[in-house]
Amino acid sequence: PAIIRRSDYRAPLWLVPDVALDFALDADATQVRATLAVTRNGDHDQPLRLDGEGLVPLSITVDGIALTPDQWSMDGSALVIPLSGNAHAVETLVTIAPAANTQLMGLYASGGLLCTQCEAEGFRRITFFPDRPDVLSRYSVRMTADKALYPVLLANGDPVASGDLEDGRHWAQWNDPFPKPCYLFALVAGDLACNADGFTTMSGRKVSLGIWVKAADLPRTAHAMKALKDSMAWDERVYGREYDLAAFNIVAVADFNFGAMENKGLNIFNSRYILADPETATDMDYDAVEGVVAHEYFHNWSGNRVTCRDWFQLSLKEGFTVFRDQSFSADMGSPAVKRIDDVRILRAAQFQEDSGPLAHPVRPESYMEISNFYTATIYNKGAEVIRMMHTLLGPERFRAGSDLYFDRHDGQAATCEDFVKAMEDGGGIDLTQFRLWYSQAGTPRINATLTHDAATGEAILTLSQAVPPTPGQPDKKPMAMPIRIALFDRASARHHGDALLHLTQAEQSFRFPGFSAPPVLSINRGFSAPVVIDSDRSQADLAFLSAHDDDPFARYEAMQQLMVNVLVGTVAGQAMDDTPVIAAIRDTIADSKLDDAFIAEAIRLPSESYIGDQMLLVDPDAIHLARDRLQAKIGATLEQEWRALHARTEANGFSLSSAAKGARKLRNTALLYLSASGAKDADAIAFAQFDRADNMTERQGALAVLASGIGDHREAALDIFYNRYADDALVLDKWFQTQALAFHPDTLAIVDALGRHKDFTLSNPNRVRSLYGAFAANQWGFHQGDGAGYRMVADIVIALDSLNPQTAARLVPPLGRWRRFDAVRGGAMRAELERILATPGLSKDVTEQVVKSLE
Ligand code: B3K
Ligand code: ZN
Repeated sequence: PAIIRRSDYRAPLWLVPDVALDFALDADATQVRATLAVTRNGDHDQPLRLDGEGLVPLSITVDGIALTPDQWSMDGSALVIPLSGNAHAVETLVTIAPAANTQLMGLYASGGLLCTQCEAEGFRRITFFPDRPDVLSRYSVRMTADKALYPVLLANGDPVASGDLEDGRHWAQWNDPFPKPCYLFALVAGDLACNADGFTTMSGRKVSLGIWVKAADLPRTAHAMKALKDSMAWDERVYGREYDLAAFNIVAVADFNFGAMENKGLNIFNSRYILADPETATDMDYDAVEGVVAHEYFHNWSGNRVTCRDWFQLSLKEGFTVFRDQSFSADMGSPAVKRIDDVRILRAAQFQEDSGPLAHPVRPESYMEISNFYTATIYNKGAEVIRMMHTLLGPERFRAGSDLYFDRHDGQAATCEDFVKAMEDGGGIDLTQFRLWYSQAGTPRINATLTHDAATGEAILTLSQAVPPTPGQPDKKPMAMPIRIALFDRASARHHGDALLHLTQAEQSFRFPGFSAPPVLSINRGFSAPVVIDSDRSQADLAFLSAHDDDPFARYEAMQQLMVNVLVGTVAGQAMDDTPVIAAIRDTIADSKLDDAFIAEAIRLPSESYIGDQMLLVDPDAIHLARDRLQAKIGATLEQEWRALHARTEANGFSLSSAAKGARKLRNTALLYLSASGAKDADAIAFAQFDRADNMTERQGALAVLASGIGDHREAALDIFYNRYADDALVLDKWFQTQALAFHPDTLAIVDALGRHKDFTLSNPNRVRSLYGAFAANQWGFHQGDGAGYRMVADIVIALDSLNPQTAARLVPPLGRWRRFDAVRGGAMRAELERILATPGLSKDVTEQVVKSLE
């Protein structure tokens, strides 16, 4: 496949200020008539070139006159029309088949609905158009459809008119006054019920809000509606951004390639990020609904009003919008726990990506298939880059920068450089060196050494940095980053305030006067920079920080590092002293100043894959064994504490307050350790929690514990759960996922059997991710010594590729990590990649991921 390069960017040759679309909707054959007002952009004599994918032009007219076959041509799948003047009206007619669209890109059918997904390049599967984000058009959309099958007709913008037709059909017209790129186009037709509400903006305009779902799901939309209104108010308060249309609609669909989509005025969501009630959604699900609703809403400014010039700038909207949704969720709940969660995700997904064959900069230089670049690097590292600017500038100057950015670029397709420039000009800062965060891939490693000069009473912190080589980037320059630190006096367990260090050189020393004795270093507080810190802090220092650090992230981090050191040492065959870990956990759960949610985060053992990430060669079996043993020891040593905690956190009635959510989190953690303790009654306690729970958080927490065990209640609990929720796709996903993630010796065989279960289907991306996506993330299960896990995932990649290449491609990266495993495993992983690559007719999506993984 062809490689698209950032350096090849050229402004569009033709613009389309206005477009009128007319859809005669039908699941099997939808007619699309598109009328494009096109204007020549600049002085050139190039023909009009309209992207298309799988489209056949049934008729083409220019200024109302039908073209003869010699007046147009196809170049591959694109339609080419030579035009004489500088402005013309070009009309095309095509027929598409939504029900046959298994890729879920363009116009497709999902559970009786017709809906669209256009980002990044799906619009070209609907009609011929210059499918690039820097062509902005005003849209007017007319739809006709069978009224019985599709009583509700929605599109972007505001509803203009509607009416009935003969033959049981009806029509509706929607206009969107804001020029937008075609990736933000959307329509939905179907039998939907509406949770209708309203919001009055800061300037007093009334906006009607609608969340559209299947009628039976209506009771599960209240949380999403609250999240939407909270987001609208937050964006006014924190960024001064007001909503701009009279209507804002959200539709939930069951079949969706990712989380949700920010189409102008008509967001379309994977139903898992809309629907929530206590019986079916965990607290994590509730938080995810809130975060994704906010994310898509925030795109109205960071993405829609100001969009991307080209897809290399994707992080301009995604990194910024993730930062915005993270800040919103922090404000809505606990900032400390939110930061810990976000960093855990960053490390699990982005650090792994950044250290492997698919590493790429936040602003990539090239791609084969843009769908492969909706990555943790673009999203989560991109958000960290924005966060660092926020840290460097402080909230007021950051706001001045963002105001300038929105002001300057409203209605435009902008670049990452435009954003940085606005921050410089509005915030008054020089970000010259900082820009490397956009162009250099790889996670910087910072080595921190603290020494003490007794003669001068100075503590001297030396930081050195190195950015590892990544594909195409063997040599790196030193980066600029804010490192927040504090130095603790051992005796008083206090410090003299944070210092924000500006690290800019390969090696730099910072001197701090006023220490008669060597202090304890708390570093990268709040995770101020997205880097790995290597420090020579002792287990005693880490234990000190895990008891006294007043920065919640740093306190959590000290505790994790304490555990990682023991685990990595054990895997390496050293005899490690685990008493500091157990003591730290005991003290943490006894600390009455800490809230339950934080305690639960802090005492949780690092995941097997995070432990693996600390090692050059990952030994999945040794890691599993070491972690399992430590967990058992913590369980047994503190058995009475776990019993007490489990009893203490039992709720009397359900609530969604932070305290209640924190208590449930801690309750599940206590159950996990109690079960690990080997106590005879642990299985029964877990089953009782499973059985009696009045909410999904506790029920699934207990199910996860039971599913990892070999106790008597395992099968029973899984059966009960299945029978209770067999009709609820989102909960059934949990049933598949819990088994795929379990620490059970037979996970491979269990997943294999689940792949043949009557409720398993390749046509629903949520189901595929729940089973195989989860399994590939289960380090111990996936990396079975004989490579059977690799074969199973490769089989799915091959089978799924012909149906849904985007979702198939997302299963490839776990196989690409072969360099990090022993020769037998690595060889088996490579063999599966080669086998995938040898499949005839392989998609661009999967080809790119596999080729890069093998390089
Ligand atoms: N912008 C969409 C993602 C589209 C993914 C296309 N492969 C959702 C989001 O980030 O908000
Ligand atoms: Zn986004």
